[in-house]
Amino acid sequence: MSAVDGDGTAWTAGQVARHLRIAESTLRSWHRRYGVGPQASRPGSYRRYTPVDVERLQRMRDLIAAGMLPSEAAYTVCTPTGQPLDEALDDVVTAARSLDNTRCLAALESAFAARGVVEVWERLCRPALLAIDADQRADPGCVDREHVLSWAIAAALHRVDRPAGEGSLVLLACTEAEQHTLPLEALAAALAERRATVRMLGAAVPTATLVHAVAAARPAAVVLWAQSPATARPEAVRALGAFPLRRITAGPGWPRRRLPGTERFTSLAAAVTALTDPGP
Ligand code: B12
Repeated sequence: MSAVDGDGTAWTAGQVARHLRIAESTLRSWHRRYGVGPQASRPGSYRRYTPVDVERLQRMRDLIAAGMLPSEAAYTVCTPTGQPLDEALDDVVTAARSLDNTRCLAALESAFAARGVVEVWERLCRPALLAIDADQRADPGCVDREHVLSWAIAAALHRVDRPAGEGSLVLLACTEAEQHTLPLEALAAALAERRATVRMLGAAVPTATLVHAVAAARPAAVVLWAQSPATARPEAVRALGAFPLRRITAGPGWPRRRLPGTERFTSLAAAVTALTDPGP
């Protein structure tokens, strides 16, 4: 079924609901609450969905399935989209392969501005990093591409609009010896985008330095990133035990079983939700 029927009219809510495999009542509630749906009802075409409406609803459904709140997903799909992300992905990977920082940064910066951090991290940054990682595994010399891409992603994330923060502080740090900062950079930008108050300590933070920063800044939550088991530092988590805060481990380096008294984040969307949810 195409998004527009053979006679040129757009779809009814029932047709869209069946196509997207969601309840018609959900579709109507998204329209009522968030304004995502048919924009103008022409006489005789009450609540008809155009192909653009259907594409937007499909993205909204996918973002919610990936862990976004419906309100955030609605906000994301209603903001101007700019260059399609699959095209931007091609651009970014090609630019990284030619060691072209400037082009890489320009494509990433406009994607973040148009789509927000969570969607661009998931659909552009992660696939680009994995593509360049594959190049590097095939030819270790290609690690230069990884450096170019990493620099551009970090620079673009630093340029994401950061309105003044509200509420309690979240502190982000990589464990001692950990140089993989990008997922935490993405988390910092995504939280800031949502007006959370966030501070980033960056790469390779010695445990004593972390404890000093926590004593000085008194955050409500600390997120510690470890990319590999070699850099996971359970002792850093234990060293924060004396402070009244949420201790959160994130990254594939931590053991599967949660350390006592800690939380564990496994995706950017889940981390953003857990740190910004106002609770009951
Ligand atoms: C970019 C990169 C670098 C950059 C980092 C730049 C920076 N500022 O971050 C540089 C070039 C510095 C680098 C250095 C090294 N790297 Co490196 N690097 C990578 C690469 C390509 C991407 C890392 C990344 O950001 N991943 C995030 C996303 C892209 O990964 P993902 O699998 O989709 O994400 C998973 C989770 O992280 C989670 N997730 C994703 N995003 C988020 C966000 C949040 C907030 C949360 C909670 C979860 C979450 O969901 C996914 C499912 O589990 C990876 C390849 C890879 N597959 O990750 C190698 C990789 C991590 N590096 C690796 C290695 C070996 C190194 C070096 C030791 C190389 C060397 N010999 O010097 C050094 C280590 C330095 C150190 N001591 O830390 C190995 C690690 C192997 C291991 N498990 O031990 C990898 C896996 C490459 C490989 N194929 O072997 N690296």
